[in-house]
Amino acid sequence: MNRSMKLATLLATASFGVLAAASAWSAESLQDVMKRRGLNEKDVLAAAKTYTPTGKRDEFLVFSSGGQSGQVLVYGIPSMRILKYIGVFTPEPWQGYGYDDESKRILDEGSSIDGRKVLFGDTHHPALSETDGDYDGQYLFINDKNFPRVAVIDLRDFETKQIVKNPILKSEHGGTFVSPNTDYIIEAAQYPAPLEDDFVPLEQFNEKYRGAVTYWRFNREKGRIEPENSFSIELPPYSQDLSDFGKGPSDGWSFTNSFCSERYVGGIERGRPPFEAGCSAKDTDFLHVVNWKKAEELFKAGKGKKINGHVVIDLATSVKEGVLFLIPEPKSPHGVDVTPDGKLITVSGKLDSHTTVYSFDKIMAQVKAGKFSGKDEYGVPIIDMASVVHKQVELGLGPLHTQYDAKPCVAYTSLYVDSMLAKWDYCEGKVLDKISIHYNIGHLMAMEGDTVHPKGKYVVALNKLAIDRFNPVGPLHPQNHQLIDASNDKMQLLYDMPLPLGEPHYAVAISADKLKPHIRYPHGTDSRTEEKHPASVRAGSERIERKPGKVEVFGSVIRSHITPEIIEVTEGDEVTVHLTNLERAQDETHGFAVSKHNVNLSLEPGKTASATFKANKAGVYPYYCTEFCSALHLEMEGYLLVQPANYKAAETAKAKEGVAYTQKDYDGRVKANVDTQKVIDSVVGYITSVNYKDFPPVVALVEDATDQLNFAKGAKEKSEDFAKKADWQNAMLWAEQWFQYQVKAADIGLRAKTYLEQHGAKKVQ
Ligand code: CUK
Ligand code: CUA
Repeated sequence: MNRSMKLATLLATASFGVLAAASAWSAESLQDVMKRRGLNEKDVLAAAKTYTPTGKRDEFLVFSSGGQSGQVLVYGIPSMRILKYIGVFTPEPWQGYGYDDESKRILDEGSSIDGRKVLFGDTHHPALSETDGDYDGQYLFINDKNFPRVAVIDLRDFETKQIVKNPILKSEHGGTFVSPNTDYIIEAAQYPAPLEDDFVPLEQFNEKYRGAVTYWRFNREKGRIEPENSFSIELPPYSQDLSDFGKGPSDGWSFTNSFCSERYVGGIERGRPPFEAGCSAKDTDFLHVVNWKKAEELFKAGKGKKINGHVVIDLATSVKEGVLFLIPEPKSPHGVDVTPDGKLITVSGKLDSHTTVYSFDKIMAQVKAGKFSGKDEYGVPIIDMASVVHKQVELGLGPLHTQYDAKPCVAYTSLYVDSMLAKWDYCEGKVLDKISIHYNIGHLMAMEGDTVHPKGKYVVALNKLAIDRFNPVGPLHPQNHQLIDASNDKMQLLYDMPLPLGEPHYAVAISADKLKPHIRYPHGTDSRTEEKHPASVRAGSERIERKPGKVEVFGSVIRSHITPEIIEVTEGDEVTVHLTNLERAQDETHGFAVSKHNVNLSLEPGKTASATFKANKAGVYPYYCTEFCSALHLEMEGYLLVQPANYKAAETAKAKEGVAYTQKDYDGRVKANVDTQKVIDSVVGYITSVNYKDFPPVVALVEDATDQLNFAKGAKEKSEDFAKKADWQNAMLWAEQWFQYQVKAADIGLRAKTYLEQHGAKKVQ
């Protein structure tokens, strides 16, 4: 069978495959399958609620913390299918994150501290950007508890664009949460420490150790945090915890919990009881209530002082200017969550069976009247708890976090100790339903459940333990995210999803239709700056530039070759390879790896990325594309030749080729190409005979196929020129390249044809 015949056979089987699959489907009934797999009706109902047929998409996308991995996970609801890991605080090889020069600039800077590299990230709370309190699908933020820092991810390409290190905190937890228009991103301290970097003995804990909340200014047009326009407020040395911004009537205020307001400093080895005893002795801790709009005014008026180059408003100023108030909250509190209407604030105490709902109106009444029950040791006014409580509701043991439902007054709260999730009415203060989860739920996530317009429908329990839920894989168990149907009065457990990454504390879910990511980058984009890459090239302008000790390659990749294919350098040279992916086709990513040099790029269509390395050892190093991008992917290869310093080319004569071609070879190749063209023409004929322009994915495929056919034309002309000169070697090789472009065009054409057939394309006249 010659090659064009193979293509014709492919064309025929492409439509036949659909029929074959349909007949296999009817062999077993639903009852048969239920019996075979031991499923009951409830299981099948749960399956029907989550199963997402092949080719169908999810209604919501989840951004989950990847815990110690320092990454963010993206998965769909209701299918629970994982779609992506986003490299944030740690290198991610597949995406080239932390390998290409462009992302290294972000990650190296963002993970360097005092001359050390921090190679993990204890990520906790992702936050989506908001407009008027609703998710807008533009940006994602996430914090690192261990090395206090915050990252910005652009949801046009799901890539990390910026990491800002907190200049005054030594650990943090209450971040990231955004103000209703994403003007600020909050990051609150966890374990108190001196705000300066000096050593201070623990004996001076009360005097010199401090907490703080940082308000990072976000510039939405630039898509970046502006450290110079950001500030912090100093807080007493209580262990600050989760935070939330007010909204609606409470806009302009923020709320931060604390535990260990006992200011206990532990010391088992000194014969003292451990932290856990000393930090939970009191019945209440403090909710910090912050007038951040006022704090912003003070910052702008220059009322702060600089610590490590960052402006901090000290406690005395906050007290004097009415920025900071405290309210007692029971007991070892954890989550603080403002209701969608911004009127109420829910706080759960881990060691209290109640969840407390505070009224923002009542808090403001006390503040305006100047009615305080006292002051703490740092002079911060304390508001009497009873005077501002709206309701206290007994939900169960170990309440932690609260999210809101689409129905007014309905909330969901996680119960860590009980391993349950409670659905309750925070207006009336009564429990509506409870469901067991497996096991020890930490955070929970309702769809857009921390916005002003929650979407209801589903809740996900982010469990701390999985114990026996999955096949055992050793003592370190997977994490367990459990999907719960929340669309009816009674909640129903639908699905257990194991996550093989660090502890994902929190996740946020957004309606999928709010996300509009790029299909491809504009030609030659540096994805990290989101600007035209100065080293990008167009087809034909690839080149190698040499300076003493330096070699710079301006290359390209496109199915199925890397330009250049030979890079010659001298031992000791510093080599930079910039590669631009010239593809316009969806999903045609190429990779680039060089033997033994830790060079690894991911080049999505339109992207330009660079790798700089030292060619420190003479030798022969193949390089190649790491993504199976086409039938001739394995041939997408080249050689880095590192010559010894004193090397002189001994053999200047033309290298002998493996095979010598004749006119007969050339004529045979051309005849096959002409036949192939007929097959392509028939596919093109089909596509243009139907309403393909009504199908945007097909329009993109047609554009791509047109590119390939134009390349084929170029190669054809070259082969004919050489044939005229009777240079059969070059004529034959260019005719072969002409055929390679035809194969790519045919492959794309087939994809388009199959799509049209499956999507009911109609004949046009
Ligand atoms: S946290 Cu609450 S259960 Cu938000 Cu870090 Cu883990
Ligand atoms: Cu490009 Cu494989």
